[in-house]
Amino acid sequence: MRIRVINPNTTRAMTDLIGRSARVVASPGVLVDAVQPTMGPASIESHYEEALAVPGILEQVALGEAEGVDGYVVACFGDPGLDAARELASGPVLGIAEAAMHAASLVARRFGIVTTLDRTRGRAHELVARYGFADACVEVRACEIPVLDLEHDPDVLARVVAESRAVVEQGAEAVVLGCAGMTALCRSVSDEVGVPVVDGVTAAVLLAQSLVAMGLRPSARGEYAPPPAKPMTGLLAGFEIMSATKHDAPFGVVRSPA
Ligand code: 2AL
Repeated sequence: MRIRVINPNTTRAMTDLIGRSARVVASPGVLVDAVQPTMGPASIESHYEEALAVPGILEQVALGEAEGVDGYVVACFGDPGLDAARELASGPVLGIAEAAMHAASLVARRFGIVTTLDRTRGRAHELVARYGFADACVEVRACEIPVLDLEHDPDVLARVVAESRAVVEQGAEAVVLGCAGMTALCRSVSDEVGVPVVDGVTAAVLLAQSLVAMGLRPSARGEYAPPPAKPMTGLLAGFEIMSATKHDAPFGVVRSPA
């Protein structure tokens, strides 16, 4: 089984970090393919960056379809392009926010989220509502460390622990880490705070693996049906849909940009 973990930003060190976490939990026989877009922002912490990350994510899904990938993880906590990726993919596509919130809800009635910058809290709240966890999520807090500083800032563990304790004081019984770049902190934060801490990268990899094993894939009926063939112009001409046959022809849904 082959699971493609897409780091939606273009920072190689972060792709490598995400790949390491994914490989630790993947079952024997599951090949984890950690990739990043060929274009797009170095990190994603604004709506603008999130929007511009999506074409590169879709390109990696289209390439994955050509290579016979069985399932995908979109490893950014804004879950960028998730619905669009499901329209292209013949296997399951999991977002890390979606996977982490579902996992947290299985071990705690109420959870809190600790994200990077304050400005990303709105997107996290939107996703909480979308996934149906508005009653379960007590608070979204920010540690105010930018994504690309997470690996190097000496204060990162202390700051994430402090915000995690704050959500626990608000009634959270588990903590969801709100960035793929926090993946390596999961065990340490849990040890310090004393509640289950969920890292979306590992949650999404294991869920994707499980869905593939169950033979579950995006429904070809209705909303996740392949997008219709249609002209696409300008910079996005390379993304023109050539045929709407995702489940019949594993490749050809999207041409990758020249
Ligand atoms: C993220 C993430 O997971 N990757 C990225 O570039 N930005 N999330 C966040 N809350 O800042």
